[in-house]
Amino acid sequence: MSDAIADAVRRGELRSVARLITRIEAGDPTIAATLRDLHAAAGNTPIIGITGPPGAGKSTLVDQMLARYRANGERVAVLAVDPSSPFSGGAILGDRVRMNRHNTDRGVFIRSMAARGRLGGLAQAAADALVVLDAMGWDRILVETVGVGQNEIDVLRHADTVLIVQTPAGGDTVQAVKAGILEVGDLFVVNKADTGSADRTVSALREAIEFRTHALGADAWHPPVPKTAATDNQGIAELLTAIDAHRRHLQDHPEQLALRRRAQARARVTEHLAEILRSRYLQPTNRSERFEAIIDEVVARRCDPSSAAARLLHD
Ligand SMILES: Nc1nc2c(ncn2[C@@H]2O[C@H](COP(=O)(O)OP(=O)(O)O)[C@@H](O)[C@H]2O)c(=O)[nH]1
Ligand SMILES: [Mg+2]
Repeated sequence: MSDAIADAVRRGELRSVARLITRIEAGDPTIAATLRDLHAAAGNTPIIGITGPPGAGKSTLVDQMLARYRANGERVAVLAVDPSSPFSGGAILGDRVRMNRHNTDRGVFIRSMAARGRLGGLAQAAADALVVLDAMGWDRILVETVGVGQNEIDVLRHADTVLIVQTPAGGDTVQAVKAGILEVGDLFVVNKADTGSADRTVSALREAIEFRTHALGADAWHPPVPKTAATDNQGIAELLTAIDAHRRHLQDHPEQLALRRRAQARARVTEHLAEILRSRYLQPTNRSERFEAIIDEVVARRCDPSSAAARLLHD
């Protein structure tokens, strides 16, 4: 028997979708069957991830991309993920206002998610929300995340094409390389090209990318570095062309797409394993006498932490 909420989601009932995502954020365990059904129906929607430092212009870019996709008749869902804030405030609220012009459009769905204390973290909640949107059959999904930390990289793992947005304002390039973001980027967008030395940033990024990709095989994707001025609606068509080129590259190299999908699945299962273990041992309400007894031994140095973990797992 199929799940009633999953059916409503697949029919495109937006209120059911909104309520389901709220339950995902809260870590509601009773939606497991719904998520199971939706997972079976998902996997066919191109997911474009967009990240970069706060203020780089991600939301402005998303807004312009939305406008173009809509002009082409595509139906698009947007998920804005803010790991820094426990509430949907600040930046995300600003994003909602900025994307207001799409508010009454039935071909657009915009939803923000914030860290609400779910055990497995926001990355996992976002991954579940992406499955929900994916199963609805949008033509594209855009997922915007703030910043360049590990949480964001975990979210981006679920995108097929990852855009890293940078600005000409110096320092950022080096920062991005440091954060390991270079490894996950498929396109490096230099936004705010209207504000000055964008070409220098483009060259610096190209150099860093070549350093990374030159050792890879002839079939490797070489990330392009498009320039945009989102507020002036400049360079957006070229950006969309580059995104489509990446999609075609993956279609032409199914082994690369398969590797990506496998890495996504591996990450998700690993996250769930970690969540099961965390809820078994780490939630105050779940701390068993057995767990505390072993902790006592570690504190007293009769058992080391690694052996303690192994004993707990094999209980
Ligand atoms: N000059 C200029 N300003 C921009 C451009 N893109 C965005 N902005 C401005 O930069 C600020 C931050 O933009 P926003 O889209 O909220 O950045 P986000 O934090 O990365 O989502 C806003 O005031 C935008 O109007 C651009 O291409 N050129
Ligand atoms: Mg934003």
